[in-house]
Amino acid sequence: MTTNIGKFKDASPMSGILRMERMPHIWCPGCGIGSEVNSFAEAIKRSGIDPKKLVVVSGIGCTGRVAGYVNFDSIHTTHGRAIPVATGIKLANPELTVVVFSGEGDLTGIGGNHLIHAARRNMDLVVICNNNFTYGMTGGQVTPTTPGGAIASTTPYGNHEYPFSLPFLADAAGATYVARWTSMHARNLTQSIEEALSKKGFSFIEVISPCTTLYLRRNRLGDGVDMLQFYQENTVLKHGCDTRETAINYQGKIVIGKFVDKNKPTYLEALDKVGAKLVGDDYQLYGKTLPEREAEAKAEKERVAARRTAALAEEATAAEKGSAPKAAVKKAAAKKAPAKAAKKVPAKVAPKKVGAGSTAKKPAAKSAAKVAAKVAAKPVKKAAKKAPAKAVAKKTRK
Ligand SMILES: Cc1ncc(C[n+]2csc(CCOP(=O)(O)OP(=O)(O)O)c2C)c(N)n1
Ligand code: SF4
Ligand SMILES: [Mg+2]
Repeated sequence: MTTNIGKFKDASPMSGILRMERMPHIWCPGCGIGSEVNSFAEAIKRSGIDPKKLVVVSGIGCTGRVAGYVNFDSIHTTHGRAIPVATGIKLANPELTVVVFSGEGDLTGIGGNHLIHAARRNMDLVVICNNNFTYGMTGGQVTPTTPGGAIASTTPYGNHEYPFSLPFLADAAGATYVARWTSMHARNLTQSIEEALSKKGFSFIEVISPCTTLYLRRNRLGDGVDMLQFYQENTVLKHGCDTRETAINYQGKIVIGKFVDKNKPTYLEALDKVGAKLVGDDYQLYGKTLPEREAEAKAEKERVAARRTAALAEEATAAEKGSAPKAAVKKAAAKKAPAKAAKKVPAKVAPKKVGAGSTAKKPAAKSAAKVAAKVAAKPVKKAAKKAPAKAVAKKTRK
C-alpha cells in the first residue's frame, strides 16, 4: 500500500529541503538513515547556506539514495566514486558547498582510496558516512568496519578481519574535522553537520546506524528501537578523544564526540599560494585574481551569516508558538485530504503517531523517533549515563 504523502508536502517543515513528492522513501522501518537525513536537513536550514550553492553527492547503496531525496543539485553517482565526483565539482566551481553523504561500504571499501587522498589533500568537502557495519543494499555482506565476530552473509561464522576505525583513518589521513555520532544523537549530529558546513577543509562525520533488516536480524540484535536503547546505554561522549582510542568492538562501548577540529590550508588555498608565488599579482584561477575571489568569498560569508540569523529567528518564533509544524500538518490534512484519507494518512506521517499502531495505549512503548527526540533533548553526557530502562519497549524477536 502506498501512502499519498504528497498532500502534506507544503506543511512539512522539511519541504523545500527534501523532495516530498518522492516520499515514502525506500528505507526499512527502524533504519537510521532517515533520521540522519532529518538532521542533515535541519543543519542545512540553520546554516544559512544558499541552497543554489549546495551540491549533495552520494555513491551506491541504501545510504546512496539520500541524493535522490534532497531538493538541491545532487548526484547519485557510481559505487565508491562519490568523493572523486565531489572533488571534481569543487574544483570546477569552488564557490559551491559540496557534501558527500554515503555508506561506509561505498566510502571506505571500494572508495577507500579516494577517501584517504581527499583527506590528505584537505579537499574542502563535508563527508557524512552512514556506518551500519554492512553492505545493506546488496544483502548484508561484511564491510571494512564490520566488528570482529559479527555475522554477515559472507562471514556466517563471524567476521575474522580487523575493522577500520573510521575517525582514526580520517584523522591519520589528514581530515581537519572528525566527529562520530549515532543515528540516535539527532541534535548533536545536526550541530556537527552545521559546524562542518561552516568550516573549510575536509570534514568527516561518521554516524553509527542500525541496518535493521540485515545486520541486526542476522546478529539477533533486535529491532531499531532496541538499537536506540543500546546506543543510549553504550555511547561514551569524549570530545577531543585521541582517535586511536575510538575502535569499535562487537556490541562494545562506542566513543562519540568531536575528535578533531583544526585548520590548515585547503587544496585550493595551497594551490593559490604556489600560483601567487610564481605569478605575483597577475595570478588568476577561474578567471579571477586572488583579491577578487577573496572579496567575493567575504561577501558570501556575510550573506550566509544574515540568512543564518534569519533562520534561527524563524526557528525561535516557531518554538514560541508551540508545535507549529504539527499544527500545520493537521491543518493541511483537514483541508486537503478527503474524509477517508484524512483519518488514515496522518497516522502514517504525522511525527506524533509514527510507530503507534497496537502500542498506542501503552505509554512505555515509545517509538524510535520519540526515544531519539527525548535523548537528543538532553546533553549527551547525561543521556549516556542515565538510560531510563523503561524508556524503550522490549520487542518480541522473530
Ligand atoms: C562497482 C560496483 N561494485 C559493486 C556494486 C554493488 N553494490 C551496490 S551497493 C553496495 C554496498 C553498499 O554498502 P554501503 O556503502 O555500506 O551502503 P548501505 O547500503 O549499507 O547504506 C555494493 C557492493 C556496485 N553497484 N558497483
Ligand atoms: S537494508 Fe538496512 S541499510 Fe538498507 S534501508 Fe534497510 S535497514 Fe536501512
Ligand atoms: Mg553500509
